[in-house]
Amino acid sequence: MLGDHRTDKDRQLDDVRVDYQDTALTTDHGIRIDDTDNSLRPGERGPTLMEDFHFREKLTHFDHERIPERVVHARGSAAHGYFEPYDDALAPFTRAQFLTAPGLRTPVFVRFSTVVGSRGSADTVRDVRGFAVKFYTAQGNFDLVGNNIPVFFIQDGIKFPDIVHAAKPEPHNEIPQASTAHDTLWDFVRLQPESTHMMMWVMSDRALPRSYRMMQGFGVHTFRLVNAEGRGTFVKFHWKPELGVHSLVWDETQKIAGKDPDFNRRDLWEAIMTGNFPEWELGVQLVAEEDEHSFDFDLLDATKIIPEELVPVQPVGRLVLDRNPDNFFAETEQVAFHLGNVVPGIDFTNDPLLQARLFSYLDTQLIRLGGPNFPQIPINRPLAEVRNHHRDGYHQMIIPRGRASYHPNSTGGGCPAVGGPDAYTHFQERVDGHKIRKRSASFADHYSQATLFWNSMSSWERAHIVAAFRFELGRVVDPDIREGVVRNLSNVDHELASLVAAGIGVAPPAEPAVPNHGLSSPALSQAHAPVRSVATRKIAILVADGVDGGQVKAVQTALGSMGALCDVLAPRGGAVRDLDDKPVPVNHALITMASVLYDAVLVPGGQESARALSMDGEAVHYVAEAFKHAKAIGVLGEGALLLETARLGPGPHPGVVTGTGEDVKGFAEAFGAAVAAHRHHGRAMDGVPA
Ligand code: HDE
Repeated sequence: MLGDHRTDKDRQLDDVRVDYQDTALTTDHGIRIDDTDNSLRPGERGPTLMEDFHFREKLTHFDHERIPERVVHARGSAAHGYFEPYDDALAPFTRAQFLTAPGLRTPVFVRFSTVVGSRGSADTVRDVRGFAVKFYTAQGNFDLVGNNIPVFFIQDGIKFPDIVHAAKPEPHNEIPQASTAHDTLWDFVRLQPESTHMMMWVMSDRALPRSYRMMQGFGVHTFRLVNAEGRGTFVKFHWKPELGVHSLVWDETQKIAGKDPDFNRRDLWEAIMTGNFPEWELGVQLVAEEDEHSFDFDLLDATKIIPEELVPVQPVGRLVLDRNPDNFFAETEQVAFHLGNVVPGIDFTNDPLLQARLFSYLDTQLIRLGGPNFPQIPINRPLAEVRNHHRDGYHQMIIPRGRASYHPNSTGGGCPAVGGPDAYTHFQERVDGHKIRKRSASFADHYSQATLFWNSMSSWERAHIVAAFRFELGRVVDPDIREGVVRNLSNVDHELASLVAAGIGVAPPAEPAVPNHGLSSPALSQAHAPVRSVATRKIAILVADGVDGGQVKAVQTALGSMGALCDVLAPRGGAVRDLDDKPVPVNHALITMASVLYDAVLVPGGQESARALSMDGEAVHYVAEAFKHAKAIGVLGEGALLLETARLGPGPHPGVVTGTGEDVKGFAEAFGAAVAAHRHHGRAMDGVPA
């Protein structure tokens, strides 16, 4: 479905979009085919003939349909959209027009992903999420290949194969899929303390996003903006989602992985299809070159954040995703991101993780996309003109004319020519030193920011982190590895390590040499993420025969007008009859749509309906599970019977909204606010001490 705004990239892609309506079946060479169901054979029971060119071509093409999946970030979903800066506030800092020309809409293609799982793995596993943005700017493509967590596991890219091998399924039996809850990952973690800060984030709810639309994105590394005079400014990039930053809970994610492994993919697709275009605000943290050394960490160390309280995030512009791809393979699978795709006005720093990525992305595309001409694949093609002396290679799609394929030349009039006002010029930096394999001493502190993260968490976030460590380490077989991780965690916070130890059969660790510094950064807590609206939240309305149909309609209308998406669920599909014997259409039978697939549940009145639901194990489990997952629950009139049957304990419970049925509008407002608040963790049902 096309969005409101057709971009130049849309128009460029039109050249290769193909519609098949009212067309005839042909071979790859345009020959029309009279039969594609029976191979050519001598006699009806004879062998297939070599000369059946259609059969051979069809099978051969099929045999070669697969390309290697990405070695990491294999599972992904993508969408088209645009970016526009709010104003020219960055003009003093960068030459990049797409960041500084107010109102200029730059087409983008954004791919979200998990990291560890293979291409067919579930969406909701505990993992970092990729957030890769390709800007098709007039000055060439700029790729901001980030994650939803602002730091990384390692400081030097030479360690990337090690961390990825440790996190991936173990090599002898390829178990477990898309999970870090196994010995090799935690063995690496305990031996490589620089991963501690990142592991704190991965054990937090950040690794369980409710939706790609509700997660932050980070460029992670410190980059450089460069202005027309060649002056550099350090920059960290941030994406903040318009819908707030929200997560699922762990038990829920595991169930969704079975009930709907495409949960996040479906969510993004449906939101865009229904015109609920997701939006993020781009923000930057700027640090002057002369302030490079004024922090107690190194700006070049990707295991560190710049706390927002030290350097605020300045809003720069907005990103809107408004069109789903036409074809998953052609676009989402073939898109090739590369950190080295920068435009004039954006440059790198000497971050050793960043430097390694500059090599790896191009290298990986060569094998994955089958040769050096992958930039000509439509989704990768820039809008800016491409003219150079690169020639030949597999799948060359252009026909370069003329004799000159070298520089300098006179046979082609010296063209393509170098230089010009729009040419990329590298930031000039003096670098000298001995050739050594050594990290700077300024990279040595692996714990202060892990502690900062822990200190900044609310009590429920801490409880979730402890539970996550207990789950992951509980799956680790080797007791030495468990113990080693606990010892390491003690350097973050002694209480955290003791709580984890208590859950996994490890003795409490000794007090650390350096006690908790007591500092915090409130911006790190999801508890402080602003509550937005109920828009696009999914609400299940549970009904059975005898339901109060008037109430169902009224709440549907009231919540629908706030932008919520309501589904009516009943013990059977089709329709139920209401109090007045009128049909109430049912969207789904209860057994097909578990509570974990909704943000909230609502039980309307009608005595017969409430009684029937109370006798239905699926319905009782439905509300009990929604309650356990801290979701908003609404009951009207006799609907309260279902809550009583589920034995949720004496109320009032946060996020449980009851109404008599007389003021449905007032009820819908209160319930809508409870849904918008996302979760009500005050119920403390997960049994983990906070
Ligand atoms: Fe990647 N990473 N990465 N990475 N990465 C890839 O490129 C790599 C790192 C990220 O949707 C690969 O095309 C190295 C940090 C995303 O297509 C590969 C190092 C961050 C995606 C690669 C890192 C990322 C990738 C695999 C350490 C966050 C998916 C397939 C030096 C800032 C892009 C591919 C998409 C993909 C290498 C570390 C984000 C192998 C060597 C840090 C979002 O080239």
